[in-house]
Amino acid sequence: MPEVGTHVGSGKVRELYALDGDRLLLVASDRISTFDVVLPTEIPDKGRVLTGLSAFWFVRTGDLCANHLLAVRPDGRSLECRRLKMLPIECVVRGYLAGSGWKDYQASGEVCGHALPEGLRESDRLATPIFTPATKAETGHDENITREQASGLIGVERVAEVEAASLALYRFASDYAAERGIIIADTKFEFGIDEEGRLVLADEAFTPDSSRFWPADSYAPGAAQPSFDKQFVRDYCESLGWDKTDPGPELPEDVVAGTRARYVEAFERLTERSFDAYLDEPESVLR
Ligand code: PZK
Repeated sequence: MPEVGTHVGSGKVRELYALDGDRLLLVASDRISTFDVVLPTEIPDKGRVLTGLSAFWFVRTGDLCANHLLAVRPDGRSLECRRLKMLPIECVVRGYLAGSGWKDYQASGEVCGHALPEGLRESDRLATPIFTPATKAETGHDENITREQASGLIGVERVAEVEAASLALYRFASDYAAERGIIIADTKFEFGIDEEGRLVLADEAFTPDSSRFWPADSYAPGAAQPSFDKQFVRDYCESLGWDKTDPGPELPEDVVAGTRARYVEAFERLTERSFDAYLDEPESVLR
């Protein structure tokens, strides 16, 4: 029996276990959330797709920033990670104007203290990606903060360091994904500090749960863009007139199958490997 350790935390769709004093196990379930509600129906292999993608990006960005990845488990859905002291902010990079960035821009013309030009439309590409930190809300929604507020939490020098790392990671991955037909509109990182005081990328990296993935071939600013992975689920939920409070609806099998296929498609386009090969040998994604 593989060691799973003692449970130390839960995300909406992931679990965290302590393996020993310096290692954690991050396990991705097949649960899916939409409109902030976890649905009663799972998407088979979703957790494996996200785990494989995250591991793929950790390996390919290791020269830009150190990360917490130690190993991928044979189940394909668990990552062994270095235990860090986590920084108390979410590090978001936005290359496009969507979500709370679009909301804040409409209200004030700014996002996290970045003054943006007038006349931008929803989903427009920004001339240059911006670092837009947020607080980590225990319950409810993360709140966007300015770099001054972030500095109050982690210090001016650490803000400069996480901003530079976040922008470098986003530029690399968004350029890579764009060449493969996927727009990474924005992404969220969590960083920690190791025993030597070095900055280390933690959590998940450039998965569709931590980022907005849009299909490049249908990109059309001026409105919200379809989600690469969750659009069938959203469209189905909208068709029901569900009020978006818990519990969410069960998903029919065609929506499950279509959604699973989109996750697998994202994996295969980005990694240039077959998902079946990943299932056979998850460690292959590290090479
Ligand atoms: C850590 N989270 C959030 C994510 C959950 C909870 N390498 C690390 N070292 C120390 N702590 C964390 C990590 C990471 N990653 C991450 N909370 C603590 C989280 C996923 C599932 F249940």
